[in-house]
Amino acid sequence: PSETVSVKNTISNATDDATSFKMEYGVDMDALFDADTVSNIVLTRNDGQTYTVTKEQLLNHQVELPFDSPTNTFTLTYDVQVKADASPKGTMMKVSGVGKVNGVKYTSENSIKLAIPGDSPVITASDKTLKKGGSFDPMTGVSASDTEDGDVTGNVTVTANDVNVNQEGTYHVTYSVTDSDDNTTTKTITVTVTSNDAPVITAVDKTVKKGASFDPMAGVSASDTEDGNVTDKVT
Ligand SMILES: [Ca+2]
Ligand SMILES: [Ca+2]
Repeated sequence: PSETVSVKNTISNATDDATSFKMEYGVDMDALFDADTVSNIVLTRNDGQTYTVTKEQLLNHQVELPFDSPTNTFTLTYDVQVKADASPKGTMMKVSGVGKVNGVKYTSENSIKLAIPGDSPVITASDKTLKKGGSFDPMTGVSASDTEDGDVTGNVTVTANDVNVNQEGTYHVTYSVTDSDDNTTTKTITVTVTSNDAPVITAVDKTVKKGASFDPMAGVSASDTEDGNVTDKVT
């Protein structure tokens, strides 16, 4: 299938020291482009002046660029469709800008890469909960795969990570991965840091009459912030 690409060219006073002159300008493009489809032509000088350019002027090298200051530059943009048989995808295609001042030729070249339509990679990463004071490696258990590229885990980067393992709270880690089609996927997980308190034993001093029986566990209990009642764990 054909696609439309945008071409952007910056044209400067590359061949003439004069402060006032006209450059004849036009474009030559790879046969893989369909020149008939050139559209949305915009020519702007860096001082804000805009100029009307037709497709015919552009393709026939009849655009006149009025340089009236040594610092003038022109920005030319236009859209052009790629021919349906312009394959394979990923092909680099060239567009040359050709200018002429006083017979001296000036050329510039743009290379355009045909986009490869493909799937975006998928990041596998799940929310995590850890106890305060524990260690946290954001890459543990994280992987990424892509339909075209296979395993792209090695390309995963951490773009944000505010986890503080020494303070209870809710944090976020953001991952990003880009495949060979230039498709980028990001994923954010939530990391919860929970409390990690020591259990508390409740037991009071006792006085027992001589000869009476004594059960050291009587009246003793233990509780824990995270585990609740842990009396049965008291020894
Ligand atoms: Ca892909
Ligand atoms: Ca605890």
